[in-house]
Amino acid sequence: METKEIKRKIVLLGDGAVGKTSLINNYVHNTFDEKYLRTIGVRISQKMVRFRQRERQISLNFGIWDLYGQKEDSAVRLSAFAGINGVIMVADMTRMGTLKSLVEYWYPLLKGRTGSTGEVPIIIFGNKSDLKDQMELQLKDLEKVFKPFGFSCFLSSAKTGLNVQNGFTELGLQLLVSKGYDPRSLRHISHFDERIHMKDISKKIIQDFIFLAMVDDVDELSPFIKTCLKKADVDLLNATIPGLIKLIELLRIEEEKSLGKFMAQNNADNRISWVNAT
Ligand SMILES: Nc1nc2c(ncn2[C@@H]2O[C@H](COP(=O)(O)OP(=O)(O)OP(=O)(O)O)[C@@H](O)[C@H]2O)c(=O)[nH]1
Ligand SMILES: [Mg+2]
Repeated sequence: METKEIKRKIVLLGDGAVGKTSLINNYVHNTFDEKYLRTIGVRISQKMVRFRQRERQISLNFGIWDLYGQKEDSAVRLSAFAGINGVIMVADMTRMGTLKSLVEYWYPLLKGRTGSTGEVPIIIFGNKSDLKDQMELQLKDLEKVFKPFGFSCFLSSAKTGLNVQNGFTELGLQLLVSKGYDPRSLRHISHFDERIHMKDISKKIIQDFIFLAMVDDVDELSPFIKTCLKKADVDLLNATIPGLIKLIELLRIEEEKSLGKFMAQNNADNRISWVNAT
């Protein structure tokens, strides 16, 4: 089947501790942590969402930017806003003020920054909806504010997973529609087998590296990648764990030059977790 791959950058916005990182962790890694670890700077994750359009598959490669929710402005945030294609705004249903913040702070900030690139699709998560007896907000409160703008609202829970996939998928659909696709012709492939086999991991690591390098011409990277594969003694079809660990380290050293120590290490940790999951 013919496959078309489309890359889109999305960003999650909202006050501190509303659950942005937790929603991403649920969506990308299927995990939840009760501990609150404030996000420092920015963290980028990736997830592939698949749609079928008649005889072809459309793979939407989400680059998901997780920002910290502190309101003081920063250079990190400026770079994160460049070239975004879609946004998820998150409120915490147990804290009324977090909705007010979306309206008064995050949305105007976004509008100011994306003005030149036009409108981007936005969806709203009303998160922590599992904490029923602590809710200060209802779905209708979100809808009252955001329906007039045409934004879809979801009650979500990063803890139980409620609507997390639905919300991201809806944004994916809207991103495709904004690229001119007819929504009636698209079907989300929800039961795609995401389990990774050993031979796919080396490919996944390399795709991740290429994706985060954000280069227009992938050929530019291929001599470098070939050298790394050789140095790490990784055969794409038959990789060994020590080989993959070596490969991840070589890519980390390279990424450190452009992305900095913190993010390069974060990417390496991510890739090692894929190897460990086999
Ligand atoms: N019960 C419940 N707790 C949640 C949910 N989502 C997040 N939490 C908890 O809320 C706290 C904050 O979550 P984070 O995901 O770190 O919040 P954040 O928006 O990324 O915060 P910053 O990085 O500081 O901007 C953590 O203790 C999470 O365990 C949820 O849906 N339900
Ligand atoms: Mg966070």
